[in-house]
Amino acid sequence: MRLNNYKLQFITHHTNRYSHIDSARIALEGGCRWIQLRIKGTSDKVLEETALAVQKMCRAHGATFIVDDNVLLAKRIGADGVHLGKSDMPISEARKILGEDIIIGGTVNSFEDIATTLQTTAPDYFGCGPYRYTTTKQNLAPILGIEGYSEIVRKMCMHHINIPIVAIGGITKSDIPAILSCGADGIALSSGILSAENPINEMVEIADIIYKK
Ligand code: TZP
Ligand code: MG
Repeated sequence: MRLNNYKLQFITHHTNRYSHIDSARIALEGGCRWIQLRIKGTSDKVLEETALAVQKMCRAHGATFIVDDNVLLAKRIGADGVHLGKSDMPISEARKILGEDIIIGGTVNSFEDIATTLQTTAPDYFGCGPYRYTTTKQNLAPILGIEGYSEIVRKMCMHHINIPIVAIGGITKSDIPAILSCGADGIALSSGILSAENPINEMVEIADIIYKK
């Protein structure tokens, strides 16, 4: 199932209040229709069980479900897609395994990364960040800020590259208008939801901003 827009992705996380499954449920109840399961350092068994549970919830909400890193898990369980970082399986190899109908996202941190990625294969979208510092991901690339995205989008236009850019990293509700105004197609976020006092409401408000745009 290809997405017809790449505007709003929720990335699962666990906190002292919520499990990964809780976090996905919150995002879905708040109206997000694109969930990435991102769990680091767990057993294959727990990962697969969690993936199946989140996938089932996504199906029930008509939401798109993608998994981080793990192409073979995505194939085995029939996920809608996979998100691949720069040190994960190359996108071209993942495409051969998953076929044309599965969403493949690729991480980039600069226009140069985009150009390098496109020398081999185009992903369906680029996850591009970080917008600002975040503790959700370790080994962060340099912060892009609005200026970084503006420059990347400008260079993409110059080179007629028309692949959706999804901004990521430390994004909160009040950042969204400026990020979309500088030409990013969408945003991905996690802590901006999970650290809110009422995370479901926060997602409702963010979905309103994004889809009214
Ligand atoms: N890649 C770059 S930043 C990030 C990932 C997966 C974490 C995004 O989560 P948050 O909590 O919205 O910063
Ligand atoms: Mg990865």
